[in-house]
Amino acid sequence: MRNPTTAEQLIDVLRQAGVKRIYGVIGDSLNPIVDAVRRAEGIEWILVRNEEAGAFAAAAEAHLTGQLAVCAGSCGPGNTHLIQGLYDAQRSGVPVLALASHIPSAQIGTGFFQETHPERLFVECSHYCELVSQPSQMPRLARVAIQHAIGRGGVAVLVLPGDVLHRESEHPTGNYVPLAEKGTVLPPARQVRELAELLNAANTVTLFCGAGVQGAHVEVMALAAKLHSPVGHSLRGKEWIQYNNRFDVGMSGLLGYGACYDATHQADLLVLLGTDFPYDAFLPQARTVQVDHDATRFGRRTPLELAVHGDVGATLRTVLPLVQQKSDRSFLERMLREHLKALEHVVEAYSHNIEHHLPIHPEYVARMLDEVAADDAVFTVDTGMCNVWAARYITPTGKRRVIGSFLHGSMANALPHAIGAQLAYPGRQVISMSGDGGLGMLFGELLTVAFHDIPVKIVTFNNSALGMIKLEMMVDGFPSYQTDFAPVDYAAIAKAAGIFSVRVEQPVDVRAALTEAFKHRCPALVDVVTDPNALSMPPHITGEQVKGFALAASKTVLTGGVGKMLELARTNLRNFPVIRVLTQA
Ligand SMILES: Cc1ncc(C[n+]2csc(CCOP(=O)(O)OP(=O)(O)O)c2C)c(N)n1
Ligand SMILES: [Mg+2]
Repeated sequence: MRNPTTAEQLIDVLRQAGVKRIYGVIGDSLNPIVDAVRRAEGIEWILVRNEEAGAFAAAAEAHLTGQLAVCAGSCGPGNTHLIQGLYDAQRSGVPVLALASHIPSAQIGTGFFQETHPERLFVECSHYCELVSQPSQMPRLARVAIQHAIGRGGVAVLVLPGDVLHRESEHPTGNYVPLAEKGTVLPPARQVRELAELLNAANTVTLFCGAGVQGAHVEVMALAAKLHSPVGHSLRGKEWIQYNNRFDVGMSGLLGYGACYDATHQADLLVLLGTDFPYDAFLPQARTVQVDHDATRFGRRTPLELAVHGDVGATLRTVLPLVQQKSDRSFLERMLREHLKALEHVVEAYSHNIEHHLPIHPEYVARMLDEVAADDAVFTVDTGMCNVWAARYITPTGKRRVIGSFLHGSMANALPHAIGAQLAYPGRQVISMSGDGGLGMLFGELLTVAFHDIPVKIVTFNNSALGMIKLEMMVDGFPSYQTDFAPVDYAAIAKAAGIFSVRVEQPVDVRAALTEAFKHRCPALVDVVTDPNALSMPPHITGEQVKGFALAASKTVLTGGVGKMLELARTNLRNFPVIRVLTQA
């Protein structure tokens, strides 16, 4: 009996690692892999229209499940298409393995048809990128690559010449299952002691939370209760910390709102919890402590008084017994008041006649979407104004997920992200908040959705414009140029692709259309014609560019609404006397 081929061996290792699907477009050098998938149990090939979408889909799957996801591209152009989605996965730190097939090994270096150098091409968007030049490197390299994707959190690439994939393997496959679950990072005792001392000595403390607070809601709340500290968050931290949070002061950053900026600047001590928030202009650059499980991140956004190397949950569990209960709540109370005031001001500016505004106000759509969507829905959010609407209107529940290309910032991520999300969670409501520019960029994936009958719900914010760039141009003082599209009926296009669709042009129809679309157990697209001029900009911008953009962006957004956050802020203040009693007890 012959040994399995290198391709078969690779697929066996992937199955051992729990991989259920490979996203990609087939082609020449990949054929041995595709054929091995065809014959294997428990793993399938998800044919997409563009490898970029395959990589985005894998990124979303890995992001949501925390497990390894896989995409593939054939040699040359099939590889280069992968890059966007791989950058996205790498920046988001989610484990994705890319199978980059390669030209025949004997032709490498000859300028052969479709020749590229994948092992150079993917270096910047991966932790690991190696050429498999002979079968004897397998199955070891497959496991090494997987372990890099999981261990470092990001992308690993195996470069696989077609002829090597065809050849018979030389080593037994074995049945070792790659390690998928990582251990907890416990902080050194000295750092914990110093953290407690700093917290106890500070009069006022603000906690600023990033994506690293995932799974640490209880601990963060317990610390905030002891310190009477406001709790703010970054965009990526929002889904993990804003729900059931009586210390909430909103979000910082270009899309921020509420009192987060002031709370982080006015506290004696700022504690960064699991955040690599990139906008240093929004950080006070004053007394700061940073807690992170990744030691490479310390001090890269602001000078630190103390770095604590540990998972947020584990660190807080260790430090909590050493933290004294503070008695003065005035800072928290002042910040909660300020937060409420900021939100109320916004709502007054926004709420006028919104149900009748034509073209439909995108914020109204987002508000309806928030109301109609399931408690545990997964939202995938296009880069562009959808980021703003999601940040401000999609209310976290602790069960919902909101993912996007929040670090790489690529357009067109939402639909392919939704494909990966839905395949990973077939029973869950998955909603793609798509810009018309984003949808147009990877249009072909509507066909993928229809072909595989993937029941994602696509909501297009169809403003016939690259709205976010319109905003940027205004901020920069440029007249709007090349930002507008001719109107397109995306509902008609979706229908032609075989997808249930509704076109909405009147605000009164928004809720019914979303409800109807979400009811179906099939793919659906709701094309909402929205106002490209939803952004009312201040007439002139002062100050340096970054600050100017921040100011304008936040003013822009601040003339919009804040959805249910106002209710939350009111409840938190209303409850303040109750909290006082509870914490005294
Ligand atoms: C691949 C890519 N190209 C260009 C950009 C720059 N960019 C950021 S948002 C945006 C406009 C997005 O337009 P649309 O999807 O219609 O969303 P809108 O802002 O109008 O809601 C552009 C061009 C980008 N981020 N990614
Ligand atoms: Mg648009």
